[in-house]
Amino acid sequence: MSVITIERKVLEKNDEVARQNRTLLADHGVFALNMVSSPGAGKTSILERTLEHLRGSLRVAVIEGDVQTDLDARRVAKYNVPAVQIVTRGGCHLEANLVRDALGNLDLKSIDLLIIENVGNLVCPSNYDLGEAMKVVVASTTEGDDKPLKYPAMFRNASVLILNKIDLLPFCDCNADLMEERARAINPALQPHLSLIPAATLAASYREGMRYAYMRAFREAARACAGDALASMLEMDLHALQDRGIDHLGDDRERLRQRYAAVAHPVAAEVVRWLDGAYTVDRWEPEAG
Ligand SMILES: Nc1nc2c(ncn2[C@@H]2O[C@H](COP(=O)(O)OP(=O)(O)O)[C@@H](O)[C@H]2O)c(=O)[nH]1
Ligand SMILES: [Mg+2]
Repeated sequence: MSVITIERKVLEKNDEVARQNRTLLADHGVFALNMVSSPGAGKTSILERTLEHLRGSLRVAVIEGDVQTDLDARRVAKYNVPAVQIVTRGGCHLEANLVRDALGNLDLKSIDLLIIENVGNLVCPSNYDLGEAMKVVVASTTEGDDKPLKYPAMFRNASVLILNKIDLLPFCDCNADLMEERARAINPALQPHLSLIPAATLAASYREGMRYAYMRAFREAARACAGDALASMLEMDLHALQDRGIDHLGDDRERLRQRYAAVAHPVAAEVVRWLDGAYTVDRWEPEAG
C-alpha cells in the first residue's frame, strides 16, 4: 500500500511541475509534442524527416531523453535546430522537472514547435505529463500488432498514433489493419471525427495556461465538433466511453448504443461503430484440439 501512496505523491508533484511547464510554453506560444514508443520504433528517424520537412517554415527545437549518451541529440543537431539532451542515468522515462530544466536551456521566444523525444519505453512515460500539448505514440510493424492490447495506457493517453516501418510488413507477421483497429478499440478518440474533440481542447490549454480546466475545455470542444445535444451526451458518458473499456460496459453497452444510434451525426456514428465492436480488441481464438 505504501508503494501506491508514494507513487501518487510523486505523480501529483510531477503534475504540478507539468502545469508550470504548460503555462511557460503557452506564454511563449510554443506548441509541444511528447513522442513515445518502445526503443527503436523510429522516433528519432521520424524526427529527422520532420525537421527536414519543416525547415524554413517553423522554428523547431528538440529535447531528447535517453537513459545514456547524447547520440540522438547529435543526430538532431545536424539539422541546425536547438537540441538539449537529458540523460536520465537509468531512469526509464522523462519527468516534468527534467523537462523544466531543459527548457531553461532553450530560447523559448524563438521557438514555435518543441518536440520532446521520450525515453524508449511503452510503460512508464504514459503516466508522466511533461506539460506537452499531446502525446504522439509511434508503433512499428516489427513490434507486432498486439502492442496496443499489451500496453493500453500508452495508446489510451496518446492523441496521435504513427505506424512506422511499414516497408517491413512483408517480412514480419504483423497485420497493420488489426493493429490500427486494436489501437482504436483501446482509445475511441483515435476515430477520425471523435479525435477532433481532444484536438480542439488544445487551443484552450494554451490560451488559459494555469486556469485551464479540462472538463470545461472538453465541453466547449465537444459543442463545436458535435453540437450542443450530442456534446451533453458525450460529457455524461465520458467515463464509460473513455475509461471503462468496451468489455466492461455490461448492460450499458446496449443502452448507449440505442441512444447514439438515434443521433444522425458522424461523431455519434463512430461511437456506435465502437460499441458494435467494429474495432474489436480480441480476435484471438484458441486453436481447436
Ligand atoms: N526499415 C525501416 N527502418 C526504420 C524505419 N524507421 C526507423 N528505422 C530504423 O530503426 C532503427 C531505430 O530507429 P530510431 O529512429 O533510432 O528509433 P528510436 O529509438 O525510436 O528513436 C534505426 O536503425 C532506423 O534506421 C522505417 O520506417 N523502416
Ligand atoms: Mg531515439
